[in-house]
Amino acid sequence: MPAAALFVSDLHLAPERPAVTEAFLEFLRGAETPALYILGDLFEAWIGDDDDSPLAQSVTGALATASARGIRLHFLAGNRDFSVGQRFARSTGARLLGDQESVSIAGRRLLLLHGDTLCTDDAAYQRFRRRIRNPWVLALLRRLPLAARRRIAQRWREASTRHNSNKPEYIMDVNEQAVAEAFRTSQAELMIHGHTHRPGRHVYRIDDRECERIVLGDWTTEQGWYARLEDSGSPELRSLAL
Ligand SMILES: [Mn+2]
Repeated sequence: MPAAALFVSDLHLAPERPAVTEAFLEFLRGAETPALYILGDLFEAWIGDDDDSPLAQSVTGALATASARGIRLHFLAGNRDFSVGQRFARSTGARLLGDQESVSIAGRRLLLLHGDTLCTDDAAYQRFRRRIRNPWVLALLRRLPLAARRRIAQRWREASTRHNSNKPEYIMDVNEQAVAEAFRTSQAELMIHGHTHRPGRHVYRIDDRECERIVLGDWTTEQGWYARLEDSGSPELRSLAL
């Protein structure tokens, strides 16, 4: 059964985990939907749209094929692949979304985000985020030679493995006030995000409105996660075995 839209995040694709990339390509080939939303951290690290590594090429190629099949792709950057830019968008056919995107699908009002902006208790991370996503810093990073950016990304991945930073206990959970505020400002009834690696569904009552927050899970070599929004407007969170 085709879904009105599919949502994924936190695949953390990296050359060290080819099985996860293969599972994602398989997921793309089998996807029956007019719209796929990638909500950040598709890549463990994205060094720039000029990356010609085998991983970058196979994933952009598969996304372009999905676009050509009629799936509208939407990409919202995470904290690891925030340097995805217009060249990536052009070559894959994906539309780049802002940090917080309000959309209406199947009669539901949705708020889509990566999730890191809701983790307001992590002051150190929020400071880092402001610094690294400053347009000047980004422009400077983009000007570094490809080889230099590769070395930076390699160090980043090594540090991430050392600290096990993909494990949920190392990522702070969302701040509930920030969640309520996001529901109020956007007037959304359904929020979908990832980042925390704590897949689940949470129901809230906000100013007499019933709201739901769906958290996507991260993809490991054992399982992947995605959400479906049916044509009826009802959402589902599903896992798939790798
Ligand atoms: Mn993240």
